[in-house]
Parts: sequence; C-alpha cells; structure tokens
Amino acid sequence: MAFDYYQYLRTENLPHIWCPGCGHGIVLKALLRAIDRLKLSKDELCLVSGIGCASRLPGYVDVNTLHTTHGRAIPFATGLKLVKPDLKVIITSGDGDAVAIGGNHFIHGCRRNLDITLIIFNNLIYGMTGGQQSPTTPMNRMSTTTPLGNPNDPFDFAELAKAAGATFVARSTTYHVRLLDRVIQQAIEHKGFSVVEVLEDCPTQYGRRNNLRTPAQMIARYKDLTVSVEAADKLPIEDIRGKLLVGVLHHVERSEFAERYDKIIEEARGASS
Ligand SMILES: Cc1ncc(C[n+]2csc(CCOP(=O)(O)OP(=O)(O)O)c2C)c(N)n1
Ligand code: SF4
Repeated sequence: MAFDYYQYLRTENLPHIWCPGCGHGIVLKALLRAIDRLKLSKDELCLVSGIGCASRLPGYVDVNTLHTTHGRAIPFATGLKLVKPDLKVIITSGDGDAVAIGGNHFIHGCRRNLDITLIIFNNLIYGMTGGQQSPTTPMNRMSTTTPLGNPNDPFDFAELAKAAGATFVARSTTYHVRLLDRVIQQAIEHKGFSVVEVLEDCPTQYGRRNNLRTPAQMIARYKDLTVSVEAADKLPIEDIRGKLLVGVLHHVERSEFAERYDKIIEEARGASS
C-alpha cells in the first residue's frame, strides 16, 4: 500500500509555497517515512527551523513545531531540548540558514553534542531571497550576486561538522532517496549532535542560472558527482578525485551535553546537602 503522507501533514496549511521541482519536498517525504519507521509519536517530536524556503517545512507537519529566526534554529532548539530532554528535536535548515548567518551556532552546536538532529537542505543558493551566492555555491557558478561567476571556494560543511565535534555526520542527495531515508533515520536514532547534509535542488534560483534546465536534470547530476563511502574504499584514487562522498561520513560516541549537564547539577546538589 502506498505510504500515507497525509497522516503527518497539516492539510489546512496546504498548498505549500515551494516551486514545482524544488528538492525540499523530496526531503520532507523522506523525513516523514523515517519518523513513521521509528514509530515516534507526534507528541514526542519537535521540528525546529529558522527562515528560508527549507525552514517552511515544520509548518506543514502535524507535530510540535517552532519556526524561529534566520540562522537561529540551533540556539532555539538547544533551549527547547534542555527544558524538555525527552523530546526528539529535529532542525530543518537551508545552507544559508545553517552555515552562513547561522555558521557560528552551527560550530558550537557540533561542539556541544546535545542530542539534536540537524538536516541541512543544501540547494547551493539562497532560495527564498532571490538567488544570492551562499557559502556552498560552487566556484564559477552563477548567482544574482555573482553574475559573472562565483570566485569563492565553497564550504564543505560535512567536514566542518566533523572537525567541530558532531558525532554523526552523513550526506545524501535527492537522487539517492533510499540512502536519504536510511541516514535520516540513523541520525534521529543517534544519541548526540547529528548532521545530515542533503544535496538538493532549487530550479528557480540556481538551476535556471546554471544551465540546468529541468528538475530531473538537476537531480540526475548527483549520480555523477558522488560516490558512496563503501565504494570509495575499494576504488583507485583517480576514480574518486573531485567526487563527493555520500553515506555515513563520521560516527563516534561521545558524552551527550544534557547528560553531562545533569551530572554537574546532581554533583552540586550532593555537595551542598
Ligand atoms: C536576520 C535576517 N537576515 C536576513 C534575512 C533574509 N533572508 C530570509 S531567507 C534568507 C535566505 C534563505 O536561504 P537558505 O537558508 O539557503 O534557504 P532556502 O531558501 O534556499 O531554502 C535570507 C537571507 C532574514 N530573514 N533575517
Ligand atoms: S525558490 Fe528554490 S528553494 Fe525556494 S521553493 Fe523555489 S525552488 Fe525551492
């Protein structure tokens, strides 16, 4: 039987604002399937977002939701998780939201290792505000602020997340939908700060300026641009040069922030009694 997405949607908020062919819908559906597989009740979940097209996602899902300010989803989610540690907190964020204006919070979120999942919708551009270059726009690509080609080196925020201390880091794309389902589920199950980068598509602001004429063409290019971590292990270096790895890139266990914090409080109470 086909998966019933409507059981998780606030149908009163539909139709959604996303353009036809936008990758955000593919990630939304993968997230709903992961939530369903994990049998999470709606009450034990909270979706948090900042501002941007990707950040509209929680508004469409029938669970607890917080739509906050641009770049500040992580600090809002941090406060929420510390007050309600039993909630599963999942952040949905654009690349601009997460690593441009929110870059500092991103680094410190990774460092702290609070049990939160951050899903980054990396469409390589600022979608909502008209297609400005973001920190992930590839070099030489066009945007409204780089009309002759982007001279900047892009960020690899999976590497940044790892270096900053995130304990689970994965990458998938809108082409690799089964992998996307799997890594979102693993990230939610992981106890600690987990980051899932999803390479996806903004046909309106990125595709049409960069000779990617259809959403299907945009999705298909991820097949050639990527190689799985498992395959990369067995391939000669020249076959993986210039390609992006997809799959689980980093997975370690480290003490979780809320548990550490509770321990400090307990010890202080013990010392004062
Ligand atoms: C403090 C602040 N600065 C700037 C903005 C304007 N703004 C709203 S959305 C956005 C960009 C969103 O891009 P991204 O996070 O990549 O998400 P997308 O729209 O591509 O999904 C910006 C700059 C704002 N709302 N608040
Ligand atoms: S502008 Fe881009 S990111 Fe925003 S909804 Fe349209 S296609 Fe999606």
